[in-house]
Amino acid sequence: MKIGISCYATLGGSGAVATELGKALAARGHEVHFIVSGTPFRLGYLGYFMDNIYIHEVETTSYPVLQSSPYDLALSAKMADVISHYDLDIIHAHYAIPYAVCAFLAREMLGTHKVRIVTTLHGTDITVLAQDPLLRDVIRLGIEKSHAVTAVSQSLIDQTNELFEPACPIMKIHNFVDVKQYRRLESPTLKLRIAPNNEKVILHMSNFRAVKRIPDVIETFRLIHQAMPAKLLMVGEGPELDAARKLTCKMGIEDDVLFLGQQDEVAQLLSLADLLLLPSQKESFGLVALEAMACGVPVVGSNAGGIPEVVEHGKSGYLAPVGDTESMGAYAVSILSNIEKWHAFSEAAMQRAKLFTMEEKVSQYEELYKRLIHYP
Ligand code: GMT
Repeated sequence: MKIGISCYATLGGSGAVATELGKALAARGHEVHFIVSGTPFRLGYLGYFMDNIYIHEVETTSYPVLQSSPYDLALSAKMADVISHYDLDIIHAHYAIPYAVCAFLAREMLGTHKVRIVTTLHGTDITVLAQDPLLRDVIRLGIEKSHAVTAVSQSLIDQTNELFEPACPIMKIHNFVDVKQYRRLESPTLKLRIAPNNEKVILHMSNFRAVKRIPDVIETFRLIHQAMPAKLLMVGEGPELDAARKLTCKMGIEDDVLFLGQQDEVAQLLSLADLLLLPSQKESFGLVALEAMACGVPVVGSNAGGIPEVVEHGKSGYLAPVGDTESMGAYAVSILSNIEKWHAFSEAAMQRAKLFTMEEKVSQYEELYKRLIHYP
């Protein structure tokens, strides 16, 4: 098949999933065309050249009369160009806006073309953007004009159904992890540098947006720190970063919190951790939790959105209501202070991650594409 993929190329779970999907489809022999604003970050990990992966960068025009560069229109035009030039069978949009809407516009531009639009909902479009009534109708258009819509969790399907009552059922395809790449990679020297006195290593990784509840990460860590020697690794960047630094100083724990910024060697970094904290307000899936679990790291977090579909409370981690940092702190201490319990949770986390294998989920997408092509 000839498959176009359009996604956020910058850091984030949706870009990671879209890119890993594209790489896996190419490895199965399909022709894959990324239509993006820049090279997707996980494509850099390929380490070799594949002649069936194409990258089409969207260029925007600026002109004094235009108030801003019309990125979405440039993206639609680029999609139309790639669909027509390479005769694509499928265009897979990761997010309703702008990608599904742009795919629809591209198809309209072409008049008639066999290309089928598949849209994957990743969360923010439904849980955040759709709360704005103006954007809601644009998102509805993206959903209704797609030939198939998938979502990354049952929780997201439920929320989408509640908001949009779509005519066609939304298909659940959970996110996935490549367990060959994401496995426990012990780095004793590195661990000794980070935790020279054998402190417990706690990790949080996100885009530091308000929905991630960074103050809850820090408060939960403070409770752990009160109970045992511990270090917190904060990985990622975003709007809440500055306030987070200030909060650690205010709490007097700044010497034990390391802000590492954006990092690439995610599996190695996750493997350093004894625990992952994910206390989000909203989280359609929580890819970072799955990746951490594949590396044998138990998760303590909130029970928001799709997190309970990934982390089994009391087995591979513990989940508490959003904002209940007291319970999160107590749960974390209970795992970290009992080595047998930690090993049991770590093993359960790795086993759980094996239920979200890349092979199975990629096959589900592949089957969906085939169905759309053969039974349009
Ligand atoms: O977590 C974010 O804010 C980034 C966002 C994205 O666009 O990558 O993540 C969303 O998609 C991921 C991949 O499907 C999910 O694992 C995240 O849970 C989801 N984020 C939210 O729902 C807040």
